[in-house]
Amino acid sequence: MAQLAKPRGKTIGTAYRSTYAQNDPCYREVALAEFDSLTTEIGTMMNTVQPEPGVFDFREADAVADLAAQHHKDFQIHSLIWDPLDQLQWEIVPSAIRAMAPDRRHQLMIDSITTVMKRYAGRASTVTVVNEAFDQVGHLQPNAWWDTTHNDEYIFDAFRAARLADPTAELYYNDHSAETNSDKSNAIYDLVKRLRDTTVEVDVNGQTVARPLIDGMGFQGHMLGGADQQPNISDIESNVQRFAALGVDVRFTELDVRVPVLNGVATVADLDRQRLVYNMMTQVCLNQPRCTGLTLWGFTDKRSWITDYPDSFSGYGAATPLTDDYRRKPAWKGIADALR
Ligand code: 9MR
Repeated sequence: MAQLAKPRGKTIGTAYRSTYAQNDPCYREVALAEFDSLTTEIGTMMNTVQPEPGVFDFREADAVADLAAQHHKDFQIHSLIWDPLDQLQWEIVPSAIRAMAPDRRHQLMIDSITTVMKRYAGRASTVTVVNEAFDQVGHLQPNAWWDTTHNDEYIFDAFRAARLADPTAELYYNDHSAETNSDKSNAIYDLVKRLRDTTVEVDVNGQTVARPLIDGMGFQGHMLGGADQQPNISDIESNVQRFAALGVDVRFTELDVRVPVLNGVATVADLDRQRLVYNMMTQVCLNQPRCTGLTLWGFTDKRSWITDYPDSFSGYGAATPLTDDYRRKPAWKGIADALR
């Protein structure tokens, strides 16, 4: 897959979890053979990288960074500042951090970003600094990070800290259900525009330069592929284009396409519809000069958050382009056909 993407000027990557490879060498081999970019699936989420205030655990993030370096792959960091209020049971923000006074929690946010960015400076090409700050109608989520400023100032503070800690990494805002024009994507557009218009002075090779706070917009791309669920591609294209016109890069950062399943099995017709969605999303990226590429949120149905959390997606599954036993589904051909 990577070999096809390269001549088109795009990278094709995948989320990666080192633990998935422990008893399954195939997971690692396929990731390395087919993708040219690896993203920490959980390694840089706060509950993994800082399970207690001030206590860092880099084992998982290091494992992904080291694997990427050994194999000359692009390495991307995901979701530094995230507090999904609809999935509080995941405890992405550890309870001891949630319990801190807001001003101390704000300082912890800055320190956490600084520590992670400095550790991977020169190694991480791209970092999604803030993830999912908005709800479905475009209001700021009243999460543990918002609670430190009660407005979007915390987002500016997070990007400023990231830029100062590593002036070379590409900094992204990332969100789901923002692919099309909507109240939500309007609100994100407004934020990205203001982040782009705000600069911070950083030191690059001994020179002080003013850099905008943001470089890119990540559209997660958790798509549906069943009958009557095909995405409105022209809507996606025009929405992505308006972000690109701000002068930022864009990327599909968590692409997967879930389809109806019965006991885990999708119909032939739905697998073909899924192929089309993967094909179209790849095409959108190819047609957009500012799209850097695609990151699949998992590449095998054996190892995907859609498979792991069946209750969240009752009746849906089989969202990746490879089967449980790593055989290519029509979806794989959908991506490859677009890249050829
Ligand atoms: O794919 C990730 C899954 O393995 C984790 O258990 C979960 C919670 O840590 O996070 C998943 O990834 C999320 C991503 O970081 C942000 N967008 C939504 C993804 C699915 O929840």
